[in-house]
Amino acid sequence: MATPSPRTQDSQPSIPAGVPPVVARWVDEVRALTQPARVHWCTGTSAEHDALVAELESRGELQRLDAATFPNCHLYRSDPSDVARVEHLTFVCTKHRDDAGPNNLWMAPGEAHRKMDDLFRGCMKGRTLYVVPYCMGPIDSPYSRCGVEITDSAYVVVNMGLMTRMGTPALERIAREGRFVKGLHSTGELDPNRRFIMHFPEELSIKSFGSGYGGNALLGKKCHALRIASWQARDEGWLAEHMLVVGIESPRGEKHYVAAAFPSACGKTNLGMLIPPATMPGWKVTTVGEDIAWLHPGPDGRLYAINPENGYFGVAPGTSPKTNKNAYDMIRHDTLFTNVAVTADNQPWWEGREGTPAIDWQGRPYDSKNGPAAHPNSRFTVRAKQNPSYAAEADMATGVPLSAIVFGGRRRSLAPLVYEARNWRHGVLVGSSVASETTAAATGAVGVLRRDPMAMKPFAGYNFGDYWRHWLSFEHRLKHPPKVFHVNWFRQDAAGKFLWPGFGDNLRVLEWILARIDGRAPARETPIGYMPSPADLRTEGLDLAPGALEELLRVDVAGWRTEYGGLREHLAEYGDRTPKELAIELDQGLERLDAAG
Ligand code: GTP
Ligand code: SPV
Ligand code: MN
Repeated sequence: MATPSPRTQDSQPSIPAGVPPVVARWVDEVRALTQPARVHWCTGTSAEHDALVAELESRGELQRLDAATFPNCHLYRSDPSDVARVEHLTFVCTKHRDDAGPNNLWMAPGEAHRKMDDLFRGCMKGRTLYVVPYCMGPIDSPYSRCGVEITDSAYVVVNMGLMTRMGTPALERIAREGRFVKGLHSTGELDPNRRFIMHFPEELSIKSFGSGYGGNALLGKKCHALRIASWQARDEGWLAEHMLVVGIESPRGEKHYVAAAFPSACGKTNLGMLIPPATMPGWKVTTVGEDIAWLHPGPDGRLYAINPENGYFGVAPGTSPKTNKNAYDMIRHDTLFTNVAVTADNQPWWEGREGTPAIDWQGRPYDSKNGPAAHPNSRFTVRAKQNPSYAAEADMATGVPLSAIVFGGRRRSLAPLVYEARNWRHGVLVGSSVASETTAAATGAVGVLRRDPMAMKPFAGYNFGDYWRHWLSFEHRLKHPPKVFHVNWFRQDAAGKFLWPGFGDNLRVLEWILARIDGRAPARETPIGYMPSPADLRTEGLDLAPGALEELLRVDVAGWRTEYGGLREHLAEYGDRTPKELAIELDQGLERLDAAG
């Protein structure tokens, strides 16, 4: 097909050559509804990227950062009311309410469409409508899926260009396949009272209005690659998950791929880019993905993962040469920062970084009375290939075979440093039991413990009961299922200090996990699963408080009994949809706890 050239059309455009008719028709409908001044078909070239950045700069929406220390980097300040995902305004609109489940807010599709179309009517007057074709996953992978986002935000286009395989190749794939996810987005007036993120999984479509931020507006990410994709995955026999994927090679040359699901701002990017501690020379860690994984049974009976994304939208605070030197180096050039502070010499700044903030994330002179200098959910957007530990396998059409799946949460108490599920079925219970303290990634209170099964509470596009059933079905779909583990890097002592150093030292835990996979590591059987004894973890060079490791590896039997009671209530909220197998697993766990005293 002919390659459409970059072009911006006036309000009565002809569609560029080569655009599939299904896309052209939909763009026409949206143009009639939203009445933009111009239509811009994105091709994904670097010239297009540079032109959009220049335009945003000239309008004062992007600020160029110090060119000597942060070449080609920019700062974007979003509206102070628009700095995180809005779970309370995010809906799954299925014909039957039960299909969305108690885990989602629900609205009838007809009502949701009416509500959204009223908001979209005329909303792009005087603005440019951008058509953004994208491919989630390697462009030649059978596991990849395409979408088109229509947006009136050039900032969104720039982000989508960094985060996805965006432009002409994606449009060509859509022309071949004829199927794509339709995402319609407008920043509207950024009025929190006129802000909704609606998903129509049965129609493979998304409508998002009133926010320009991250997961609300970059529709390829949480809206498509998790909410819509999880629905498709259930129908088609695969899984769309909130997981990093990492390749780990031991000094002996054994290599394993591990996927890990942690809730938002609970350490996926950091584990995905881990740098081995000095006491573990010869270990190599490479990043396949750091936020989302699509998992498919492969021809050999193993579970294969692709990273549908092509860039990272990572948490800035806490990123330093000590915690994550890979990330620190990665974002020194060609990076878009959102809601960070700046220093007097115009470098980006966030809590945990060296230097002193001069201007806070809202553009005011920094004053500690106003809270942190950088917003706690300030982020960087960067191409994945800038990651020094980027795995070449991330571009492989087949994906990588998983040896382990790790679940985790941010819990100051109870959940030990690591434990291993007894088998796949028990592993599904362990995943469904994930609970974590809320973070700044979503609006609302921070630090409140909540249930977040498989780290998918905000992202599963259908009823959790059905979702757990689907997870259980992989016992039969896979001849060699990955082993399942649970970790917690966030245990605290009475003074609120972390008991475990985390970051690079998490490889010590992964070493035990890998040795379990290879059948080499000792473990003790506990009521919650298999665990290492303190002596089973490499502690050379670790600076732990006396008794900390024992505490990190202790099973608090009474605490777990209460925990399982809460889990039973949680599973019961999904009524008949909750698979019986989970209740049976839970009962067996309680029996083991009773036997332990
Ligand atoms: P999303 O992009 O929101 O999905 O987050 P994420 O899961 O990728 O979290 P990320 O790796 O960005 O970490 C979030 C915050 O937790 C950052 O401030 C990190 O510095 C901090 N963090 C990450 N790993 C660890 C760890 O092992 N220990 C401790 N104490 N903090 C960590
Ligand atoms: C998350 O909140 O889990 C993120 C950031 O990864 S956002 O893209 O805003 O969803
Ligand atoms: Mn995430």
